[in-house]
Amino acid sequence: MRLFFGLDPLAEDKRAIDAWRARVATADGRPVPPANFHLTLAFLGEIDERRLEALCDAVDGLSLPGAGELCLDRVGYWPKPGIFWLGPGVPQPALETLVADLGRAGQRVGARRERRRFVPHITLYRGCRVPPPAPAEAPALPFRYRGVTLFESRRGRDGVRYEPVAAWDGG
Ligand code: 3AM
Repeated sequence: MRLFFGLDPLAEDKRAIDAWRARVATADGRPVPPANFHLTLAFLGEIDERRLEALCDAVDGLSLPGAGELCLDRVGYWPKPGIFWLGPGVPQPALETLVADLGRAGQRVGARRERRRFVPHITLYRGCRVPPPAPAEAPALPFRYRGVTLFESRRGRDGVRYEPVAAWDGG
């Protein structure tokens, strides 16, 4: 199974991000379907089902956030993967700690270590070949989440889908 930890926003916030994107955030790439909007905390890659229980046990031992809210008020563009994204402008030290903890839990079951710096973001478009223009309306969108979700990334006929396989609400 191809797994990653992420934050899953409220459906209402996914709709608001989608509406803002439709109004003002154009790009030449493929728009991510609103159902797929998420914030990746730690990408684990292929983890077999045998190791899933050990992974969940490792996460059970962590101190995890309950409900939280971010303000998405900046956009960014990464030319190499062609990703146009939305994220919080304010640094997120608590999320950085969480990312490090989840990364270590992943490494205990064989996931490789992430060497890139964590940049909290929600991908809006993939495969952009030219830098997207600055949106005409600056974003200030809420991203409300409850705890941490372990997602399976599944490739189907209609593209990729993210299925929650476990969730921790910090309670
Ligand atoms: O949340 P985003 O869209 O930035 O790009 C993939 C997506 O991130 C990323 O994991 C998220 C869920 O698929 N991803 C996919 N393959 C990856 C890899 N080999 C990866 N991140 C790091 N290394």
